[in-house]
Amino acid sequence: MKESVSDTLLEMIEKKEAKIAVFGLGAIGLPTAALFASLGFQVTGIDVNSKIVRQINDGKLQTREFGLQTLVIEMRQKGLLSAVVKPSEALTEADIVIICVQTPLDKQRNADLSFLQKACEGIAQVLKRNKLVVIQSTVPPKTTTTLVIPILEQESQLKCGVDFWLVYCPERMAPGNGLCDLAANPRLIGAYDSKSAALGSALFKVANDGRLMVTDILSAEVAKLAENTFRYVNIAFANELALICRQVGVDAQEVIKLANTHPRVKIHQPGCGAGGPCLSKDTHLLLSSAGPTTFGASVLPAAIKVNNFMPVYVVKLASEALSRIGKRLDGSRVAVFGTAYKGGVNDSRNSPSEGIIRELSRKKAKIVTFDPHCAESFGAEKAGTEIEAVKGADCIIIATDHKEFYKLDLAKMKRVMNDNPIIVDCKRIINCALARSLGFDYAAISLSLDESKILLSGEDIERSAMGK
Ligand code: SAJ
Repeated sequence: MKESVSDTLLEMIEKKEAKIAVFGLGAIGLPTAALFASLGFQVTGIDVNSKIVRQINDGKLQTREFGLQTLVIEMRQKGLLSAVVKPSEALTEADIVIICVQTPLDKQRNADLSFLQKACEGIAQVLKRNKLVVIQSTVPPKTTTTLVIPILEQESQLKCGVDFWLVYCPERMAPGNGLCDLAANPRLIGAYDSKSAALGSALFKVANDGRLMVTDILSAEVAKLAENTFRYVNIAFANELALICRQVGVDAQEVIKLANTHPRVKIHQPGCGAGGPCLSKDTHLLLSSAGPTTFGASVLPAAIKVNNFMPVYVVKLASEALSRIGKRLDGSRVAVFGTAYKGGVNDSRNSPSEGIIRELSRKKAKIVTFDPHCAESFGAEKAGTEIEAVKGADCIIIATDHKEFYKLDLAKMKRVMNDNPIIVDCKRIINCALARSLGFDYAAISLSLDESKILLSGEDIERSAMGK
């Protein structure tokens, strides 16, 4: 019986003879391109940013992704990976096109799908029969069937499921760990039809040791948003729990540690908010994907409110500590440690530090920022070292859990700060007892108001009970 075109493509995937084009070489696209090249596929990356394309081709990539720079150089040397700005040639030759373009929110907080639209238009112009289109970008529900497929079909005069196949496979990559996550995490294969499912599964089976869950496109689109919304709401719960514990008089970190010993409980960590390019955006996309929920109430707006309140709460803690020494934020010098949205990244998108700095400047504080990873200062003065940042400062707010902040020399910093220095620790990075023994007024979101209990955590009590 004559092989169907999809059987040919399936064989080419299984033999790694299929040529792959990856559209978008950012945090998702470049690890994706490098990983498939490392498996033996011929991969061409496409990006409108000629600087990134040049860095990749010249082996001078600037990246924090673990192992990526080495792998890109190696794949370039093996001739398995190249990058271009103009998509047409790469797309014409490719058997598989993987779309990894950004889908940020616009000023009206709607998904900006212009990058996705442009990518689809570019692909459609050269789309031929017997190709697989893979979408890895996070999209609002129904985008694949109401925007992507119509563009691909209209511009190419081809039919999805007949002439080409399509799957929606959202990423689950933590920044910095992209290659490992791509190769190990379970993946959703949202398939247009059974042939698309077979082709998409074959492709990711080659690349991924994790489980592949085949489903329909819409379920995969909503599941991706649900995953990140779950984390966002869980972070909001952790933040509200911290505020409750503070009032009740217990250490929230201790409570969370205890509660998480339940085999089916996983409470996240309190902090100064939920930043980054994904969690708040995906929560918003999920919330706006349906009309008002039938019963009128909704957890999601409340979670957004809690997480957005946290930067204000952090500044309130600083203000309370300053008032304990007869000072006000107005005129006090506050050093904000960390402008990246989380530890170990240089990305400041939706960073809670921006909210903290905005609130501090509203209260007329003098602000200086210090971040060893991120150049952003949100308009505030920027220090090059922690000592420079705290010179003449009244208060330090530790907003980001960079690993460097676990090793701050508090004694040295205290010597250059004003009398009665304050630390507001958003992520419980600093040892409370040590800070206080050095003369700092130490405050933290998850610290109880009844601080006498704080110094004796569960472990301290156990240790003291055993006379250690
Ligand atoms: N945060 C808390 N408490 C927690 C965990 C996080 O306050 O217990 C805060 C962080 O400080 C940060 C924010 O939440 O401000 C988000 O951090 P995150 O690690 O939860 O998530 P992201 O934004 O780094 O999610 C990334 C996304 N992928 C990329 O940006 C490439 C997302 O799509 C992935 O699903 C996610 O990693 C992942 O899979 O880990």
